[in-house]
Amino acid sequence: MSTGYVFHPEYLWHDTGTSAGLLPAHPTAGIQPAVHIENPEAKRRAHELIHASGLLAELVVIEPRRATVTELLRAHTGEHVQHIKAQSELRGGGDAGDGFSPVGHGSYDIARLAAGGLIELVTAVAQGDITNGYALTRPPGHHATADSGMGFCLFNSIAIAARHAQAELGLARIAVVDWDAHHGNGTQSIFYTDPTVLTISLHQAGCFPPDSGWTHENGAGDGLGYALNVPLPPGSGHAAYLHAMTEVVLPALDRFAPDLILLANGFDAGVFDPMARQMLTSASYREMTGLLVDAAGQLCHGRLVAAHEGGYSPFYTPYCVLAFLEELAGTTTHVIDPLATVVAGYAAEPITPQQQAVINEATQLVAGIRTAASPATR
Ligand code: 3YP
Ligand code: ZN
Repeated sequence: MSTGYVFHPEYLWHDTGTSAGLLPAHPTAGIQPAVHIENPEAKRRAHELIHASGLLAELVVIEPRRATVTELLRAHTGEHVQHIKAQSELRGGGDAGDGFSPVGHGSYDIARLAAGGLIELVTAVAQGDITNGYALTRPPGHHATADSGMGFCLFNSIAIAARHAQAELGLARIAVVDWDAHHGNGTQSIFYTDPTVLTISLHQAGCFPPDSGWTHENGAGDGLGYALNVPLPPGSGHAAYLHAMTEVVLPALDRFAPDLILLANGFDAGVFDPMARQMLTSASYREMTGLLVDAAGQLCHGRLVAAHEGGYSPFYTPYCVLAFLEELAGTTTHVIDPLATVVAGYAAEPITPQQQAVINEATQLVAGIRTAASPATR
């Protein structure tokens, strides 16, 4: 049993510019240059905590490579790939499609290194070199659709890795769990009519994209039933997320019987995150991860591969990442979340009727997943 880890210093060179939080700086319109919220800091500190805690020494370090154009084209249109390449060649960079997704000079290659890192992890898991793994990548991917970047995302690394696993590694049924605070709309849209890829997104209702990720978005055509959403109200925390995991995610995975579980691993549902209003703590991430590790153990030889998505608190995200990765690797370090006592009160709320109602709606939809042949007979 071993855990793979992908990181590369180039991930920190993805340049989101002098944007003011979300918006490109525009001094004459009154938008003063500052830092973009998706800057390297939270991820750099997470990586360095993984190192400083001693956890890195227990992981199998896997070198990323750049995803090839052929690999990108499994999830994206040629026009989109060309657009990112062209924007990336501009000296000052550009945007991936929606005005919220800066493409720095050279970011085409960095985004390919992010997707390729996930491909390498999935490959190592499929070959049995490692049991599970985590790619601490930038830029993120889960909003990117087949033909556009969106919400800080250029290429959809999870979708690219899922298609690679199916095309090259003999893994037929892939489940994508997305617990980023925002809806995994890009991944959902790419697989919306595909019953071989189950997408499940837990997120803050209506946060981003606005008006996306409702329970009635349930897949279409052959894929009907294979997109699940749990749009939790703002303010949801430990109790609601754990409940959603045990009432929706785990039963859905059970019915689907995946060969591989991919995790869109956003930490922006954390209690100190500026980009959403959810209240998870490092203990929540540890517990949620434990549930997924157990499910992967029961359903698919432990095959669980996570890609980093959001998570924007430089001072808190790293402790959530560490808790996640310790649990993934089945170990602990000497580093105890130093904010645990501060957040203990925040996270102690019981589940509310509004949260329960959304979870109940999603629970009803689990029956729409047709159960695959049991793992033993496949
Ligand atoms: C993108 C533009 C406004 C909200 C923002 C969300 C980015 C994110 O963390 N997505 O998972
Ligand atoms: Zn997010």
